[in-house]
Amino acid sequence: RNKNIVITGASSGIGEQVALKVAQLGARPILMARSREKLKKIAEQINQQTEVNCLYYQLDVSDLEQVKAVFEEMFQEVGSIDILLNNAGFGIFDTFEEASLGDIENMFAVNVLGLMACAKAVLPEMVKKSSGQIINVASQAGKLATPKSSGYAASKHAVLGFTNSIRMELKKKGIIVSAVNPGPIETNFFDRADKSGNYVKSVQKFMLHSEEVANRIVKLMIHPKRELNLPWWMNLGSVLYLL
Ligand code: NJP
Repeated sequence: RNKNIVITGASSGIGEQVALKVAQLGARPILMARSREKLKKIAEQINQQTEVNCLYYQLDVSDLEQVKAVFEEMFQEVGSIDILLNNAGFGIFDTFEEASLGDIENMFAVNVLGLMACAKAVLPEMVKKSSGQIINVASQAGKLATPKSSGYAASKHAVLGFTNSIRMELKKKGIIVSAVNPGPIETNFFDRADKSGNYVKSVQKFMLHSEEVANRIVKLMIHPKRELNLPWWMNLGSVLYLL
């Protein structure tokens, strides 16, 4: 309640659902993503259905200068934030032989450097007041790699390495750092990740809905812990299918 929560990747999927849930609980979601029209619609829906004044900012997290400028503008408008949900990200599933280095570079630019840039942008204010929470969305692919996801898995391993390192640095400064490791969830993610549709077909019956995942992330905001794994057994199924 009465918290300011920045959500990157808020224009669809997990980010959108978390925004709707926190607003229902009386916290203000501050939405960020590239699709301005989608953000506008979600903010309008929240402002009509709840008491909170939802704000949104167009942002491509892979543009590091833009991240700095947009967070500065956001801080000028809202003053202080309580939580950063670092959720923007994407994957492209291919064998490493078929994968393009350009796609892998883009995944690192968004999933890793973009996420680090957003964390860096909120730190001065959180350190100053000795409180705050940073939640980085990684993946089960960041814990146990699967075939056909070398670039994506590597980028999410990087997210977990980053998260584990800054957790230790920031604990003594009063800032809580957590990771979320989802397995397959029914979102737009797979439109890009799995163009053949074969992966989705094989795991569809195990897929989580973004609403369930959002509920668990909101719980994590209220009762922080180091990692949220959703669901823990999913990765095994993926490995068996893809081998
Ligand atoms: O996917 P989707 P999810 N700058 O596609 C935004 C991880 N995950 O909710 O910019 C800023 O519905 C994009 O917005 P837009 C996954 O790796 C998922 O499932 O307008 N924003 C959209 O709002 C990711 O980290 C699964 O196109 C950028 C959002 O990101 C997180 O969960 C499994 C951006 C993506 O929403 C949310 O993904 C897993 C940029 N450059 C991990 N590029 C899963 N779904 O199965 C993208 O292990 N966005």
